[in-house]
Amino acid sequence: MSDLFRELGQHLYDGDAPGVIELTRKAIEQGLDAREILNAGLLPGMERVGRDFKDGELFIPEVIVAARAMHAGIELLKPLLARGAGPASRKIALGTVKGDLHDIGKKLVGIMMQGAGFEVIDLGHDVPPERFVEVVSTLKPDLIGMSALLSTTMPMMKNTIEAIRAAGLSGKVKILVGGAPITQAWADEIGADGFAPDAVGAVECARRLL
Ligand code: B1M
Repeated sequence: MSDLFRELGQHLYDGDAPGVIELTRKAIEQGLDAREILNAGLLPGMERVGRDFKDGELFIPEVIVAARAMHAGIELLKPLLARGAGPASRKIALGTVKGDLHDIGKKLVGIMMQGAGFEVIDLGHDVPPERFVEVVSTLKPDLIGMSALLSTTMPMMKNTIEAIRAAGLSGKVKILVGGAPITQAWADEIGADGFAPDAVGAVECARRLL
């Protein structure tokens, strides 16, 4: 079984989307748990991409094709990860902050939220503070979820919270933040209501906040 996951991680690392699709399908057909396929197959492959990119062994084009392969695998797992949701009673608007194009983690958070019965409004990536403000005032979500993967875009979370406050909307919505460089200390510093280190934690945190 671990051979299958290792192979899946290798296809992801190689940016081989057809290979990722084939092996993800195979793992699903074998009855393996979707979270295990994600955590033991796809994510370790992506972590390796991140390490080798940092060490200068991989370059942006390779990271882009690996990210595409990751998306292909996630698409297949999505119905399984989101299964069991009853009618949505709470709404979360999710976005990666302005200046930041990383959207894989945010997508996973959205899938897990759907699986937990939340209605998810996916605002995409590179979302400016004014768009978050507009969404809070027009679509009235219970929660805003912000993702940031770059140390340079972390401050945009603070800007967004300040914009929501300046618009007089801070009491109307809870704010949850996450992403690889984000910590509880950062969430406290910028006045977010909650922080989660991963997608499962994001669901737990959202439930706690509401
Ligand atoms: Co970029 N990148 N990248 N990248 N990239 C990182 C983040 C980096 C750590 C790589 C490295 O150096 N090792 C580094 C950031 C360093 C830093 O600032 N601390 C980096 C850099 C530097 C860059 C560029 C600046 C490179 C360049 O141009 N020179 C550039 C910036 C572009 C921009 O955004 N403006 C860039 C570009 C890219 C690609 C576009 C090529 C691609 C993104 C494609 C895409 O997302 N569609 C990419 C990728 C793929 C990565 C790595 C390799 C993988 C990220 C990923 O998807 N991980 C990444 C290295 C790494 O993280 N190890 C890296 C898998 C994903 C499931 O995890 O997103 O952490 P993650 O999400 C987790 C948790 O963080 C959490 O839950 C998720 C699931 O468990 N979480 C939340 C996330 N959001 C949450 C929200 C929540 C709660 C939890 O509540 C709302």
